[in-house]
Amino acid sequence: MKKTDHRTVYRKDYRPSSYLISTIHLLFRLSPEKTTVVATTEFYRNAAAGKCNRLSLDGEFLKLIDITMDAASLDDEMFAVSAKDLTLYNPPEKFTLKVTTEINPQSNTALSGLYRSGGNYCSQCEAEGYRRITYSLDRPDVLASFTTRIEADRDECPVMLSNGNLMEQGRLENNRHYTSWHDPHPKPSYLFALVAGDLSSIQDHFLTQSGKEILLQVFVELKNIEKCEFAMASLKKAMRWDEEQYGREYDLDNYMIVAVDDFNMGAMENKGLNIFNSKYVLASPESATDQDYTGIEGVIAHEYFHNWSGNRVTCRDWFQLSLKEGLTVFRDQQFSAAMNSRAVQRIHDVNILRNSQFREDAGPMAHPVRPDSYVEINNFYTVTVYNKGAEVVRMLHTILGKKKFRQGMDLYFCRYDGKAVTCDDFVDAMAEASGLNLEQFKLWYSQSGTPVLEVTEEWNEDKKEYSLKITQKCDPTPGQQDKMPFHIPVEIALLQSQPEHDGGESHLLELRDREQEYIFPGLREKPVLSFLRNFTAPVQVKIAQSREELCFRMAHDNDLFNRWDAAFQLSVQIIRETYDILSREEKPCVNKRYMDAFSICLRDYTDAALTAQALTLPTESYLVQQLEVVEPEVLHRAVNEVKKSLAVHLREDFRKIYTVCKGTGEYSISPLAMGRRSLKNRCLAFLMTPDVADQESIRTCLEQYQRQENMTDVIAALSALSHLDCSEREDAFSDFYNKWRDDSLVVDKWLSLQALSSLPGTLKNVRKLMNHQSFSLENPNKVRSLIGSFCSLNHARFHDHSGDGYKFLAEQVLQLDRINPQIAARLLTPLSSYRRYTPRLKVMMEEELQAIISHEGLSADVYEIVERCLD
Ligand code: B3K
Ligand code: ZN
Repeated sequence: MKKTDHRTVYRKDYRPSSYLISTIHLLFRLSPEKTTVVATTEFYRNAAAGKCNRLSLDGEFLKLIDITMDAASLDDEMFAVSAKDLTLYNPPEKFTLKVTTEINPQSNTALSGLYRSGGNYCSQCEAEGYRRITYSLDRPDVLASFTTRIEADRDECPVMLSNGNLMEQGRLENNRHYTSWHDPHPKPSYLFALVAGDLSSIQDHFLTQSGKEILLQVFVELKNIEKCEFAMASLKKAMRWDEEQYGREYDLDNYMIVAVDDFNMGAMENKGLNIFNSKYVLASPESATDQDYTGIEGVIAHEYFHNWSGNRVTCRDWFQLSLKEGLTVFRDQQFSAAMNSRAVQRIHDVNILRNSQFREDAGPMAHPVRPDSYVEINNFYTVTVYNKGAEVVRMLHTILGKKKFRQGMDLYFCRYDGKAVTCDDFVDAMAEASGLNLEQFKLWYSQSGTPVLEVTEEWNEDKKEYSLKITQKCDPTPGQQDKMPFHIPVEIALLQSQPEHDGGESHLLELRDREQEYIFPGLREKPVLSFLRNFTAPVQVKIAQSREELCFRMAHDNDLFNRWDAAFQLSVQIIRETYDILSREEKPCVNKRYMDAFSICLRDYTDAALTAQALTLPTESYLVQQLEVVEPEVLHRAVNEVKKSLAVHLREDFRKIYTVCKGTGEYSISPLAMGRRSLKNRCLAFLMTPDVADQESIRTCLEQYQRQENMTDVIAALSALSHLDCSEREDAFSDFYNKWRDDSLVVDKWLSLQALSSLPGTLKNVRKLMNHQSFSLENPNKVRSLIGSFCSLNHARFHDHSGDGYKFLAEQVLQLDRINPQIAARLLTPLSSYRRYTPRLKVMMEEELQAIISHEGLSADVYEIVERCLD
């Protein structure tokens, strides 16, 4: 492998900064290609750190224009500038540094630092974007109070925003004007934000629990002004919820949200000035799906909750990222569960974990929730740090119980307010508040990999005694050969044949050893085990539950998550069986009992949302993890066989429920109405299964498309059509584009549905769409919708035996790496599990990875991922 100059950063090397900063005054003179930044920073020596005769300030892609220290210019031997930093030699104990730099927002396609989106200026500083604006100590444990003055052309930038309160504004010469902002809360540089441009806003107010009135504003382009109400309503709900559930009140006089079209992720929690990907702000019934609405509600809440879990209490270093992200995801999951359906939310959380996080944990990118090293920190904004991190907090909640957990949170917020701390600090606060010993629990932060629980049951008919033996194992992961046993909370119940009348109450087991046994005497009959209720721990479970038991739990488990999980497990079993049959080149025949269980489940549609979930088959990316050697083509056929059997066998049921759910009145986005739509559209998807869809189903689908009642139904119809090779499909897609060509977020859906089509010509079409006028490699949403959807979510087509999918991905990664390395690196995920695939495919994937890494001038982002994959 080639040597590169990409440096690895280790957690063990953390040292406090030798200098700290009290205040930063920034002056921006905005101009698209030549923005001047004057930063006046007050530095002082950190008494807690060792003496040091040089101070290195982070800075990249900056043109240094001028530098003075305490108003005097610096001699050449007093400082040095490199591509990554500016070093000051023998700086005094305390000094004011004034640095003038020039940057080019217009050419910033990496979307990190200050850049332009849709003609407006916006910033993204987490994790290390601030150093692309000016020289500074760009690390989360250096907190400063910021004052920001922005100057720009009045026509180009009527609106100019930064963190905190507006202190001053006024006119300047040459049709320019300025605003000046002060944020009274000291914050790390990653929370700095600037927005300027031609924006319109809606506003509202929120009265906090202590009676303070907060001004709330959502800024968007004028053409989108009608699409902000839902985001505003979500913000108010989140603010109320955080007060009620955590006693957390907002701490500035205003809260601003800005939507931009070009954004590397979902949103950013900058203090008092959140910047959002417009996907998570804009919504109207005509243009947004139910999924969009829940996404907006969840992300708005997530960023708001960061104000306490992230901003008031922040991370000491980037290895502690889960301190804020895991905790905040847990909080947004709790919020969404309270706003919608608890069980459906939990299923959603667990699906992300099983489909993506377990796969990450089983591959070359596996890392602990608190990583030990990185080359590019942006590669560690992962499902492990975020979603497994949230599960770790959830386990604490389960172990401590609601009341003690809240006491622990109160202690944490109070003790660390205004500080930059570690994951250990968080757990210690929980331990102190609860009086529990959580030392073993901390292994969840340091050990990577998904533990596997093997469960064996025994029933003693004479003694009427039931026993449970549980062993835990965790496979080796990169750099971690042997693991210590985890502290795992497992909620179980022993269901009796009439669970409504007896049995069914939960017990919490706390596993701490490699092997543990539990005995339950005095039962009337052999129970059916409901294990890991509500998914109390991020583990895989191996348990030999019979088809009868799974069917019984599908109908009767009184833990709704587990009721769904029984259906999920049963589907996994059946698809696996079909896969094995097809691998032997025999004729598949789907189990009748399975289909009957589904039919029973379908007829009990009182909780439509939950029924819809139970009717959703496991994804191919999840199933891949269950197989020793993956033949994607066979896997795809196996899933299709099962789908087809259900479609044919239950056709009349699907038709009936479709009709029942359809006729339920006015459009609304209540959880109930969304649930009905999801069940209806699940039925439609089954009715439209390729090879078995009949004319009547196609007619139903086309009618639903043509009615254009709401985007959820339109997309469901279009998605169902996308897999059929017929002229109606072509017509619908071109009709859809013509209607929505001016709405970029809707065009994203159009791109993504085409990329997800299971038709054989999909890659060809994707390549064609890359040249479409609506596509752009510079817009992350477009890249994710087209390239990301195809490579990550269209398993069968991406893994086509020709290897063309792999070639396509490698080409795109290399092209994108020159434009936006963060986005390029993210695209690589589907190649990272290449070792699981059948040798022929594995070799082709490996070749593409080799081709990428042998390229000159790769970014640290792409280099790190490919190198880990090939290691
Ligand atoms: N904290 C940001 C993510 C920043 C990603 C930098 N590569 C959004 C969030 O988690 O809320
Ligand atoms: Zn976050």
